[in-house]
Amino acid sequence: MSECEVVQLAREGEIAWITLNRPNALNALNALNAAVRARLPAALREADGDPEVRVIVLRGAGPRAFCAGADIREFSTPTTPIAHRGRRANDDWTHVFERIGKPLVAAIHGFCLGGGLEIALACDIRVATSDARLGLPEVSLGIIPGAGGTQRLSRVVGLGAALDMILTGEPIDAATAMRIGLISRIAEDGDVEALARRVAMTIAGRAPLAVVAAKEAVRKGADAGLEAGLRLELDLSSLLMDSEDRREAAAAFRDKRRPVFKGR
Ligand code: CO8
Repeated sequence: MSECEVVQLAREGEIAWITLNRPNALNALNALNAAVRARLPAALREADGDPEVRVIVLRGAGPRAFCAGADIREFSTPTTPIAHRGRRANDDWTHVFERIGKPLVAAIHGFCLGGGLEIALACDIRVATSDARLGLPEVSLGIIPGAGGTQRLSRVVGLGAALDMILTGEPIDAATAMRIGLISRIAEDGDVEALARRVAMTIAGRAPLAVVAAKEAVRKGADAGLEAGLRLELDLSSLLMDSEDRREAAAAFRDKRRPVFKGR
């Protein structure tokens, strides 16, 4: 993978690291650049399809930001509603995350704004440095969050906190994000990559089929209603009943050793 790619993918053992790499512009995303729009979904799919990878972590390059959102400098280029809709229909920025089976962790430092927060919201777990600033400032730019933010934020933090953030456009700090459930851990020592790695390694040490099934049950069930969600949970837990990993976990417990999972 080329060093100058705006979206980089690298594997470290069982973790795939996807890096938003445009630090001079706080990793702002060139929304109009087709190569960039295609690269993030492609990297996600590649990591999800790699049998060695158990967890995917997204991070931002440079010291100042996870991602400051879409590239505002491009906003002055006129576009028609039809051109915008057509362009968005042809890339799956907002949908691709829903099709990733493996756990996604967002390692957030510094600014995490607009499209940057929308990317983080599409992840399963968000961890951040204590100096992180998270927000959806779109209404101050004459637009609304359009990469999933109006839908995913309320699903994570509830309608009240989501509407406060979206209608005021004001960013919040990490302590507030923690309080409302937008992030689940803070890297008190400032090393969010180490924290994300610890979380990822913990997940990678669990039974792989169970992790993927648990993610599917929680995510799909959340939007399906309780009845359908409970049915999905029953189906997925039934599928795991005769897995090798389940037998291995029981044998390891009996033998007082760590289980060796094979994802079978
Ligand atoms: N777009 C383009 N360039 C940016 C962006 C951005 N979003 N954010 C920062 N930069 C650039 C600055 O222009 C500056 O570049 P240069 O040094 O060449 O002048 C460099 O990054 C450093 O930024 P600042 O000098 O502004 O640093 P400050 O510490 O003074 O301020 C802020 C940091 C507060 C983050 C400030 O840069 C800022 O407010 N940025 C804009 C944040 C924002 O409003 N983001 C939301 C954009 S809207 C959006 O994301 C809609 C999502 C659409 C879907 C996504 C599809 C891709």
